Amino acid sequence: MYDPTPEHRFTFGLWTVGNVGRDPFGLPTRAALSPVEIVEMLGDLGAWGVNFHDNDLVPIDASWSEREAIVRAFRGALERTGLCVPMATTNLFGEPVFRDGAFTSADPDVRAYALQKTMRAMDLGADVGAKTYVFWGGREGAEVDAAKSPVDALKWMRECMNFLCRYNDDRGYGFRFALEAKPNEPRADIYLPTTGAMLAFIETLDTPEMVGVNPEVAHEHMAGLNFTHAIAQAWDAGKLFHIDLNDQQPGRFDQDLRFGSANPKAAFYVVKFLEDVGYDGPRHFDAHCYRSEDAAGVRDFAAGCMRTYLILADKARRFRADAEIQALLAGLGGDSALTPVMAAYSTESRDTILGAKIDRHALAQKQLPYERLDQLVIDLLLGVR
Ligand code: DIG
Ligand code: MN
Ligand code: MN
Repeated sequence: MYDPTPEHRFTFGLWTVGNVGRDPFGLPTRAALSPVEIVEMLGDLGAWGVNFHDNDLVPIDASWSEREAIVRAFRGALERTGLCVPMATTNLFGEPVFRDGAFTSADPDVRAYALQKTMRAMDLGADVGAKTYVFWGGREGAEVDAAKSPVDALKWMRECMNFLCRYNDDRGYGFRFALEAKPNEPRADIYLPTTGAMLAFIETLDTPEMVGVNPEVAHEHMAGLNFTHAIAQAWDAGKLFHIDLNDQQPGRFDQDLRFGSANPKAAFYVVKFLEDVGYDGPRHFDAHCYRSEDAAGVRDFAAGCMRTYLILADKARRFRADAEIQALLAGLGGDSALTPVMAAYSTESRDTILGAKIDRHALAQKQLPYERLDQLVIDLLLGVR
């Protein structure tokens, strides 16, 4: 019941199960895996797809013939395993040239190089069938706000995104662009730090319909926000184009933990939301295993992400079928003759609301049994109902 199959649409980036355990204070603890080895592992574990940054697959200085050989081997592994490539993205954060931003660099030649690198990466993603293109601006930020106007940064970001939307159309790739927010790290402050900020920015673009968001659990949690509320707003706006599932303890660096491993109750609400609304996109785990893990631990990590999602999806089914929970929910909110009146303004609805006799004291006495409801959720999650 909790064994993943491709129907569940679980995906991993090459960089996730391929993470070699390097961190700012330590050297790699694991051998690197080739893209082919990663695809074969993910196929064996029941994943649906694999994603990549351009240079996860093709080294930045590879020749065209080397690129072709790598893509051919990668395609072969995809064919053998049946995995697909739902999403691709560009590494605009690793190379020193991007140390002060890519699309928001004050140096126009850096911005032009970021556009060039992204167009080539879009070509590569389209080559292997990706339909979502993610933009995470890890270096788009500042340590010293005296150096750059944040308004200029937004203008440069908008210019680059508009240019790439036109490139998408020009090539007929049909990508849906998904912008990923993060509040900080590796920059002291990253521009457009939350999913909400991204949703507002999208509306300033020339073709906003082409652009949505890729919210990540850890990143909203780093900002102290409720991830389910963030994806609900994205969903409500028709902009939840992709999602990065992982976990994160409060007040720490971006831990990219195994899904549900830090806060299973918050993870339950994420899964419940996605299942309740019928989200049919990839369930992408942008996460990696602990630095202490060996090759077997990498498999445990990937299997654990998917297993926890499936367990929580089962809990969401039990929540919907639980008579006591549903009876309690039915008692909340309630009906009022004023419901339809508020739905549309008119001089009649105006006067009805203004003239309504509303007893605020009686309303303040209505029961809100949230302690009981939360305990039922805890019972459900702890397996005692
Ligand atoms: C970091 O959370 C970013 C990068 O890993 C990648 O660009 C994006 C896609 O999941 N997430
Ligand atoms: Mn992250
Ligand atoms: Mn991510």
